[in-house]
Amino acid sequence: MIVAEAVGRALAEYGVGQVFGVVGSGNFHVTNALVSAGARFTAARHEGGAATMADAYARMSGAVGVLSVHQGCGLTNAMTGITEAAKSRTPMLVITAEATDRRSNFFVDQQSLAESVGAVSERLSSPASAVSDAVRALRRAQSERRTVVLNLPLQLQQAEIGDHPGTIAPGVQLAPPGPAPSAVRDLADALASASRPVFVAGRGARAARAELERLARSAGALLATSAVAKGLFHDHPWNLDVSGGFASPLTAELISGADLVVGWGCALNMWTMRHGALIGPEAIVAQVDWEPTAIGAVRPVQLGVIGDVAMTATAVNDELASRGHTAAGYREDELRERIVRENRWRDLPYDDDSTAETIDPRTLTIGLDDLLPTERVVAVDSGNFMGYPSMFLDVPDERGFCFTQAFQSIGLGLATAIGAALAQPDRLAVAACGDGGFLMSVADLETVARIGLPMVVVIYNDAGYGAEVHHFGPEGEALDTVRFPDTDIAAIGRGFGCDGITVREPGDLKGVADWLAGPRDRPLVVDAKVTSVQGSWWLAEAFGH
Ligand SMILES: Cc1ncc(C[n+]2csc(CCOP(=O)(O)OP(=O)(O)O)c2C)c(N)n1
Repeated sequence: MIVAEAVGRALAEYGVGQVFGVVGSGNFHVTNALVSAGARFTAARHEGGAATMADAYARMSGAVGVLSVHQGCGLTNAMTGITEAAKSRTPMLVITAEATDRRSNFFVDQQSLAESVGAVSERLSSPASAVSDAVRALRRAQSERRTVVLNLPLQLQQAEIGDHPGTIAPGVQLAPPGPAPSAVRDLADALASASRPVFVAGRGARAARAELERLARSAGALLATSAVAKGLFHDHPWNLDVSGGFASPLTAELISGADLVVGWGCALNMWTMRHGALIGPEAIVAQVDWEPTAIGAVRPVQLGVIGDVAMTATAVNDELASRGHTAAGYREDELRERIVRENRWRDLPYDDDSTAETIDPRTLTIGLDDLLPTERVVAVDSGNFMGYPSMFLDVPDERGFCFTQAFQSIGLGLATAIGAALAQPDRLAVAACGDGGFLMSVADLETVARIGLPMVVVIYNDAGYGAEVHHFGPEGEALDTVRFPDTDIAAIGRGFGCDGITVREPGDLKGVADWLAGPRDRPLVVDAKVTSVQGSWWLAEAFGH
């Protein structure tokens, strides 16, 4: 057996069940070996898409995401998606062939490339150690929650190693770090003396819903999330939904009125905290994270607790219980009613900007929210439009929303929806993209159609880079570089083998209802010609106009 086959087999044996990628000569054998050992391979049409599919699959399934690419250009094509994954601390393994001969056309310094974007670089170092090197890289991705780029040097891949792949060191089970007792007491003190505490749960809190809700109840805290953890407290009566630029006016009012904000597995970054505007002048900020370097990394905090979120919440709750402390805190009856009435954007009045030719994006999204089944997973690309699907479409839980925006790249939304759909086949995947991000990544619409995903792809089509139009338009700048002629995206969808409809008014959404009532054996592309008279609320705020 050659090294490439042994590595593919071993990775499947050690748990890799789903692989995304684009196959070339350098990753052909390893990918085929993964498949023959039982892994499912999803062929993408662009490595950029494949990387984000693997990332989203990891986020929505809890498994390590796995990507397989060709040496050099295969890897460079994947770099934006790899960067997004690395910034998001997605446990992901990138299996890449590597040209080590500098004279090869495919040569680039792959180790530096990976490290420059915050990924970890690993390499098969010899035929004898190849299998254990690969398994170690996989385990590292999982236990350290890192994006690991595993280089498979071309010549080494071809080495014969017989049927004995060598010894594999046993894996180490890392127990999550518990908080120090003094830190538990400090956080309990802060909660006991707060009268308006708010919890903001981030990515690191996605597995700690029950523990956080229990503690929030003892402390009288209101519950919010960062965008990536949207859905976590779905249906909870004290849920404020997303904190930050997307927040409803009521959510913003209540968070900025807090006297204690606790970030749980959450960086409390400029988006989540609206550049600090959501932190009241007298608020104390606390942060709980199992990664010491995350504490205070993006904003000053008065209290930092190093520890696993669920373990810390439980320990602090026990501490409050041992003191006999429970408080209504921020949970005032009058607020409860306001939350019911005012918390959801879709329930708030607005002036409908629809024209004869275009539909207001809020009207469009509310119409879709009414039609689409509740068991859904929503994936959102970047752009001016992004607040509408993020906030006007309800999601059932934290696995109903996949937000690949740590790198703020446009063009990742469609691939995000593919990874999320494969991770959750029982849910209807909804990809929400701008025309710019969609056309940038359109190659993988073929993937959606080919693998028969019953996906709804909604394009907020304003024939332009709306985020730039609304950023620079009010400043009187020329906008020719960011505006385009209208594109018939429904026709493009049909060309790729999808159903395609054009929406200009609410009545046109009948096409969505008809598709939902049908066999859903082809994806649906909705080319929504949206009104673009003004920038969305979150964009106006981000750019200060
Ligand atoms: C890869 C990449 N290129 C460029 C940008 C800059 N950029 C941010 S938003 C945007 C426009 C997006 O247009 P579209 O997808 O149509 O959404 P809209 O803003 O119109 O709602 C651009 C070009 C980016 N964020 N990422």
